Order: sequence, then C-alpha cells, then structure tokens
Amino acid sequence: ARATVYGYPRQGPNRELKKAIEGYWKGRVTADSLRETAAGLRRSSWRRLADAGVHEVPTGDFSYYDHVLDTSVMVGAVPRRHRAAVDADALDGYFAMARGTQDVAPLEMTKWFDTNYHYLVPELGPDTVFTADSAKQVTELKEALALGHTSRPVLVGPVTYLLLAKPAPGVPADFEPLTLLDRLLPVYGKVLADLRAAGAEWVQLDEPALVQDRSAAELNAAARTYRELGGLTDRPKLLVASYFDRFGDALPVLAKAPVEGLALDFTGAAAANLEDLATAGGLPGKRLVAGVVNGRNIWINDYEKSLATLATLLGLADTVDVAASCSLLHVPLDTAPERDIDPQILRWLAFAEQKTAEVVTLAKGLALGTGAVAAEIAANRAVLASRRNSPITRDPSVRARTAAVTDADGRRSRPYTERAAAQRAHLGLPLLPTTTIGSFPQTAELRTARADLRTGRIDTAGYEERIRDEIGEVISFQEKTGIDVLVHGEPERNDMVQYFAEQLTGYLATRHGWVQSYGTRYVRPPVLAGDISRPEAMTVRWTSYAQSLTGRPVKGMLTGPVTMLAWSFVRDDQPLGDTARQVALALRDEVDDLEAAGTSVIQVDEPALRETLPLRAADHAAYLDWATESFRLTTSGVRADTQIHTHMCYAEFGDIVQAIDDLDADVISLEAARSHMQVARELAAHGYPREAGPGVYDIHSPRVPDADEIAALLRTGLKAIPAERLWVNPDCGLKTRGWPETKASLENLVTAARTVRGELPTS
Ligand code: THG
Ligand code: ZN
Repeated sequence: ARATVYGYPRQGPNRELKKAIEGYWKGRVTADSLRETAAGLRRSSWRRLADAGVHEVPTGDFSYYDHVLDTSVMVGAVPRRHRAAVDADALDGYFAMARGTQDVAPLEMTKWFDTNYHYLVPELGPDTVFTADSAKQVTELKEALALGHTSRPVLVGPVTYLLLAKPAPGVPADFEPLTLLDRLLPVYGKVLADLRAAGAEWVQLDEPALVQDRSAAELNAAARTYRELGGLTDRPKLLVASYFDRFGDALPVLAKAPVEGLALDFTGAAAANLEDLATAGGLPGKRLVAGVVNGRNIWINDYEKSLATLATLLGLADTVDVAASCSLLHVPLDTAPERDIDPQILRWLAFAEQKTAEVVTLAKGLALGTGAVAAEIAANRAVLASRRNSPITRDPSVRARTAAVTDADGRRSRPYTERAAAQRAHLGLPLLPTTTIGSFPQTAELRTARADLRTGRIDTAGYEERIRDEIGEVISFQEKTGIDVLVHGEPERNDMVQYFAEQLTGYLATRHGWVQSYGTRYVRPPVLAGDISRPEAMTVRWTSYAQSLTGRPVKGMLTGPVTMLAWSFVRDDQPLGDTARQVALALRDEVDDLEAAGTSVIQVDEPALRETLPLRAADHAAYLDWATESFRLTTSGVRADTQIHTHMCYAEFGDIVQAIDDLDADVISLEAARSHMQVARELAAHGYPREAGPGVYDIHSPRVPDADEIAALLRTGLKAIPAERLWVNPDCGLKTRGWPETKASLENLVTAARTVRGELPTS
C-alpha cells in the first residue's frame, strides 16, 4: 500500500500565486515572472509531498484560475467570442475566458459540486470542434519527472467535463453536451498518448459527476467512455477517481470497464461504497485507491477507524493505496502558522500538510501492520479523546437548551395574514416599498481603517469614529433618496460569516486558513469547533446607532444558520442539524435583542440555502428539514408586528421553492434582474403567499440601470406578484460596488418605484 493525493492547494504559503496573477493583470508582473512563480510553487508542493512520503505526486492539478477552464483549453473548447484573444496570446486569452474583457463576457461561474470552489462552465454546442492541446499537462508532468518524482497527471474525466458544461449562447437550451462524447473521446485519447510519451505510468481521470443521480443513458455514456479509453493501446494505466459521495450505480459500471484502477471516497460514503464494492465482487486485478482522509474538512483522522476500513478493503482489490478523499484544494495549507488558536485545540485540526502526513501514516500502517505505526495511533487516540472530552465540545447549558427546543419554538406565534396586517399598521410603508439588501460600498478607506486597527495605527475609539461617520453618511443618503426601509450599510463587517464567527463562543477563526473560492479570490472559513453560544449581542449597537439617526425603519442584518454552516468547516462529531440548531439559538437571541432594542425589520440572510443542497436527491428532504427548521428557530421568537426578511443570491430556485415557502419569512429578496423576473413567475406558480422583492438590478456590474428599465421590470413583476406583496430592491448587497454607481442606481430605483406606484389602481 502506498500514499497519494489527488491535488494540493495552489496558492502557496503566503498566497504568492494570487499576488503574482493579480500583479500580472495590473501589468506589474511579467508573464515570465508569473510562470516562474507558478513553477516554483509547483516545485515546492511536490517536494513537500515527496518529503512527507507520498509515493505518487499529482501533476496537472495546478491552475492559474480553474482546472475546468484548463480542461476546456486542453480540449480546444474555446467559445467563439474568446477565439481572437486566445489566438493573440494564450495566457491573456485564458484570462479573458475567466474574467471577460471590455468587449466580451467571461464564461459563467458556478459551484463545483457541493463545495465552495467555483469553476468556469464550459460552453458547448452542436458545432463545437474539439482539438487536443496537451501542453499544460505534459509540461507539468515533465517538470515533476525531471525533479525525480513519481508522478500521476490528474485530468477532469470526459463524462464529468460534459456533464458540467452548458449550451453555448445561441444554442438551444435543450442541447445536451453529453451528445458530444464521441467527438471528445479521441481528444482524450490523444492527450493520454502524449502523457504516456512524456513518461506517465498512470493517469487519473476524475469523474465526480458520477456520484450524483445519473440516468441510464448517462451511465451508458460512462461505460462507453471507459470501454473506449481502456481499449486504446497507446496509453498510461487509468485510475478513474470518484469523490464527494458514494459511487453508486457507476461503481459496477467502472468495475467492469477495462481500466486499471478506481478511487473511492471512504469518508462519509464509506459504508455505502464498501457494500457496493462487495456486491460488485470487488475489483479483482485492479488498483483501489481508498480516500479515507477527509479532503474537504479540517479534523484530524481517526487512525483506528481508517485502518479498520482499509483492512476490510485488502481482499477486494489487487492493490489498495491510501489517499485523501478528494483534492486537498478544499482545505487550507498548513496549521503551523495559526498562532492565535490554543495549541491544545490546534491539535484537533489537520490542513493539507497534516492530511498528507496522515495519508502516509495510514499507508504505512496498512502495508506493514498497525504495529509499525503504534506510536502514531496512540498519539492520535489521545488527541481524539481530548477533543471528545473537552468542555468546548460539550457545553452543558447549550446542550440543555437545544434538547429543550419544541416545535412551537420554530413557529411564529401568528399566521402570516395576521402578521402582515400588524406589520402594515406598525411600519406604515407605501405599496412597492423600497429597500436594499444590507451592505453599502466597502470603500478603500474602510478597509484601511480595519487594517490600521489591526496593526495598532489607530485605536478602537478611532476606528469606531470612522464606522459612526460611515453609518451617518449611509443613513442620510438613503433618507435623501427616499428609500423606505433603511440599512446601516455594514461598514464594520469584513466577511458576513467571519464577523459572527469571531463573536460566537465555540467558533474558531483562522489567520492564514485561505481556501480558493474562485480564481484569485480566497475565503478563510471559520471552524465550528465546539458548542455554540453567544456571550453578548453582536449587532445591536450599530443597528441602534443607525436607528437613532432616522425616523424611518432601519433593518437589522444577520447571517442565517444554514449559511453560517455552509461557509464554515463543520463539526464531524454530531449531525449537521444539531450544529445548525445551536447556531440558530444563538442567532435567535440576537434577533430577540434587536427587537427589544426597537428594530422592527430584521433580515436573516440565507444565500447558501440552495448551494448546500446534497448531491443526491434521496438526501434532499432530510437537509431541507433541518435547514428550514433552523431558520425558523432563528426567527420565530419575535412579535407579530416585527417583520422578518430573508435574502438569497443566485438563481435556480425551482427545486427549493417549497423550502423557501417553509421558511415562513414575511419578505424574501432574491436575485432576479438577469433572468428578467423569472423568479417572480416561479414563486407565483408555486402559490408563494408572502411578500417578495425580486431584484430589479444586477449589482455584479457597475452599469447604472435607468429608471424606465427598472419600472419595466416592476411591471413584469406585478404580473406575478400583487402590489400589496411586491418589494423593490437590488439583486444583492452593494459592498463590491463603488459609491457613484450605487447612488445613481438607487436614485433610479426610487424613481421607478414612484412611477409604478402612480400607475396602480386606487382602491
Ligand atoms: N463569505 C464566505 N464564503 C463565501 C462567500 C462569502 N462563499 C461563497 C461566496 N461568498 C464566494 N465569493 C467570494 C467573493 C469575494 C471573495 C471571496 C469569495 C474575496 N476574497 C478576498 C480575496 O481573496 O482577496 C479576501 C477577503 C478577506 O479579506 O476575507 O474577495 O461572502 N465566507
Ligand atoms: Zn445576495
């Protein structure tokens, strides 16, 4: 048994890659210097892996932006609008596909399965012509081989590539990219031949799309793919990798295919994959790579449990190797620089470096017997026990409180119709009330003030002075513009999850725990490490200050429990629903405190509700159950005349409309401008009974919509949602926008609302 991994964080210990790429975009770094930085990062990652005892290091997993975009380049799937840029300069053309230019839009971006990584969606159509470009894969393989590493190129598999694609602009929406399989396979054949010629013994083809529910036709496509690729003679050995869930119906398909190895996820899906493996009769003659170290969470492995799993696999394949369950791209690089976390607790955590060491230890234990790693097992057992028995993971008062939750705690005291009447009387808003989603532009001055506070250049009093000034300006602008429900603008917040995580007991924030979100953008997901409680109010002070400046209602702004979980690393020692409930109770206290302080409108954002939906339909109901329950638990402690809002980004609400309804929020704002109010029609078709604000302009672009355009969207919205229940707001928060376009857009938004109000029949 040997140790391997499928991919490694790309950014470098100090996000050198981000700096080099953004420097290149600004013209401050040359292409050669960027390439040298990238090659240096690859060299040091391979060296770390090899020194740790990894037998086969991955190559080709590195990326300047995204590995799915790299695959599009590898198969020549360059959209027509990017062709000229790619022909003029390969690197600039690559970035044009990723980010767009003045003249052309980029590829669309969406989430990589149920992770927080975003990939660039391939655009394909009936006239797509694939051509092989193995240059990146071959170059990186040769680099690693020249350094003396045993190396395995990693590619996105052809079935997954096509299943992740969408019809190119102008191609009918019902076009199925999978129909291009016959054209794509020869291109993969050529890349495999090139990699063999360059010295690859094995190549890994990632097929995570096959862990989702797949039709018989899709499974047939997978069977055909690996029959054909396996049937080629001029190729390396093929390892087909699955991760993120059980391989399911795809397992027997691949077990029968003429490929030399399969990689399966033995973390969450361990029992299911074991059972399916046994049913399939094992993988005689094949290599099984067992992903027993969780590649997407940050807890240390349970060695005894993993070694027991590995032992049961021994008879089921020709060889059994050990790996992390998926690419280590999804976890931060190293725990060592986290000096603010209590060293006792830091021992519970494993980032990419630590996970690599775990994989190596487990491979050694499997190869030589547990006696060979007895010391590691003993140490591991002690740390696991310290976590299990820590007062941090068992807070009796939190546990007593969650155990005592009743159904009634998760239900508003009055039905919506009564609440709506009470809120109308209490708030006195006009028809088509105007509001914003919460954040206002995070100016350079605000970021500087936060940095200055961190470095001690200004003190807390000086910082708070800056925040007060900013809130004052945001409130007076909204009053002057005539917005009905105001916000304080959130100048005091960095990240909408981190801000709350820093104030809740049981949550850990990292200093250097960066994880790639998309391209050169990274997040530092906090860690839900223990039982969650709220030592003191988190938002009341700034919200009350804002309210003291105006007679109009100021909305309180919170991040909801589902999003807090989705954008954090979650506990693995209790069901997600239990963690969600603890977070919900802490947030409920905040909601209640806001109300007690005089806040009549409180928004609890759940942008991640849709994105956290499990990969397989069989798991949807259980997820939506705890997700909607935790939202209602957060929001149900208030009076009937307190209005609860929620907000969700991104489209594709179709499959969760019922869940949105089940939140029982009084008002929901949704992203809708780019889909021309499609969301409003979906809500109406469902019979959604409460108030909604489908966004009337897209905040992802600096473009200022004119008042006529917004009025037209409102009239469209009114066809689906009656005036008594329609709100007027942008698509999302304004923190990434500048002030000039924010002012102009919101002035136009108010003008449009007034115009359309004037057209309503008077009753
Ligand atoms: N917060 C968290 N997770 C998220 C989002 C979030 N996941 C999904 C989505 N939003 C991802 N979107 C972004 C948008 C911008 C950035 C990262 C993810 C970003 N990051 C800065 C960078 O890399 O330069 C660093 C930000 C920081 O200093 O914290 O711009 O909103 N948790
Ligand atoms: Zn949003």
